[in-house]
Amino acid sequence: MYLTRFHEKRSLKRARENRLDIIRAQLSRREMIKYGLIGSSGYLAFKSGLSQWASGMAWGASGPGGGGTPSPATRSFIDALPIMPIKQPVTAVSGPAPTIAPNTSGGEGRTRAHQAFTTYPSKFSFPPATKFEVHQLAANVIMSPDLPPQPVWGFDGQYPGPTYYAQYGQQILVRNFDDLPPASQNGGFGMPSTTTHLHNAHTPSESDGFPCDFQQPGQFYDHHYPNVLAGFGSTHQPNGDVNETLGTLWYHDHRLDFTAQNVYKGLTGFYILYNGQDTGNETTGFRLPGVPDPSNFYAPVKYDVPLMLADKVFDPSTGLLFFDLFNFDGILGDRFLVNGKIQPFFEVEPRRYRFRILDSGPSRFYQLFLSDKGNNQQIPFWQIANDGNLLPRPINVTSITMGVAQRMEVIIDFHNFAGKTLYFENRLEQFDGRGPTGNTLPAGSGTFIMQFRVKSTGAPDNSADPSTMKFYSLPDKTAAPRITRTFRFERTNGQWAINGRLMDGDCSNIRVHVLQNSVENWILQNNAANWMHPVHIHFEEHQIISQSTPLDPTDVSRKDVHRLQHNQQVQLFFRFRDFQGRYPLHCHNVVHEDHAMMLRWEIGPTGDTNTTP
Ligand SMILES: [Cu+2]
Repeated sequence: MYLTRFHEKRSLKRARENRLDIIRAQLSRREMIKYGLIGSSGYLAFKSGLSQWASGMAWGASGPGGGGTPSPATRSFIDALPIMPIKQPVTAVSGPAPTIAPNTSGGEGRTRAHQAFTTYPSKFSFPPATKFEVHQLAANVIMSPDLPPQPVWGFDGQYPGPTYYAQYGQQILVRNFDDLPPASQNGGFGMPSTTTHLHNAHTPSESDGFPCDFQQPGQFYDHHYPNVLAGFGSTHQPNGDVNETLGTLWYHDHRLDFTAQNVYKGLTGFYILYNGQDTGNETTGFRLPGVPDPSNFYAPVKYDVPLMLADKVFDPSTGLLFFDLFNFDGILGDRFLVNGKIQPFFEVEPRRYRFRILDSGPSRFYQLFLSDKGNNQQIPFWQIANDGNLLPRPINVTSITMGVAQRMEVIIDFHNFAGKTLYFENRLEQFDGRGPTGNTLPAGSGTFIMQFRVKSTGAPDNSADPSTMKFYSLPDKTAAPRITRTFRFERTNGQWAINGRLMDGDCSNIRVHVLQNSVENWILQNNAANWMHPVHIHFEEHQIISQSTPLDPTDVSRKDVHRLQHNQQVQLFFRFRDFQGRYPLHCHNVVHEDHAMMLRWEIGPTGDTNTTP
């Protein structure tokens, strides 16, 4: 008995070392298939002792009932919630002055000209007046007092990266330097060639962070963010439709085949847009909770708090962040982080707060409840936004459900809880990266990911009563489509595919040509009973026309991610406007995305008629 267990242990150790060697070799899944390391089932081939831990359950307990090697023990509610610093503009960026054409000889990694720097196509002009400079850097950060410093890659060396504040009509340029170490010094995972995507922004293609538009260490990339309302070029000239206003965006790496590793390693942050109604000031406009520093727009707005959720796994022998390259279903961590700390606490005043909650993945879905761990285990609160877009009006809820990349905004009123302690509890049952089971766990048996310590006194609350708030109207979605296309999300020979095809290795395959200024309906289909996919389409938002399952009132909104559920079909309304060029459609379970559930589509002067691209 003892001997058998000893042998088991030794072979597991050998398997782990072999796997770490492969990770160090920087192989993508594409290359592992080529070298025969992955079999046709999509799982690690049985060779060289590699297969022992190939079930995808080897690292991290994967939720209630999940097996696997757990991360080292960590205590909860020891660290205070960090608030990310606000990114400060610069008068001039380092290096050569920004140019319309890529400044290749000056060190820029961009390959396509800015299409809207001066005039586009003839009368629209968005010259960037505000400039930022950010550096992607290797750094060590503390995620828990019970773990050693964690080597991460972060924007400005921070995880999460700094929060950008911007206003509609404020056209900005971000010079993004890749100052990451070479791949040989990646500490086990991460690809230092990077492309930064600003999620849900209405951004010209060349600044969108397309998966193959990556730069190399030592280069920079100028991203142009016009912060302009959709429709400016067609339906609502010249300034766009205020009903298309975005609020909570986030930025993250989008490198082809390596997004999961790079996002997991820390290349993420928030980007918040204000306008004349969503002002960040609770005495003006919609009067959402928020008190800005009157003398400095680039100071954190009090009571308006971004929360970045992430789940991660730590190597039990070293305590260091671990990425399992051989888990193809999706990675579930057994440690829950908010704003970069494991299960932090947050001291709040007995008043209303606005929280902008992001599921930054890599693969987990959440259903968050507000609980006092006592008699009140589903305290109601207000959901005000879906995918970062304000709903037509706040909706009273007892939980919010999120897939990777979704941003849900809520207002919580702590007024009646002075002196008490509350928690966010995730009660969604999920055993592996394929998706949640669909069951909600009983109150008290989920994971308490964050603690709120409500003080007994605080500043006055001048925000409006959410029950009286009214935001934007939903844009028309009844226009007849030029074409209706169907996209089937499926597993094919052990890989994740769309209509049976994988993302190609150089992004050259254009699967869809959309006619600029046309309406299309896109049907997303999932024929599987055990997988879910948070599907994200870049550049233009959608609205749900119909779906095969009951539509939640909080999904009656503009959206950029659809949680494609078991055996679900959904029909989405799109209007493709304003800029031209290439964009991706993909699953935002970043493991599925890298394992090729993505396609390139393109907006241009001619549209195709392919109904199943
Ligand atoms: Cu997926």
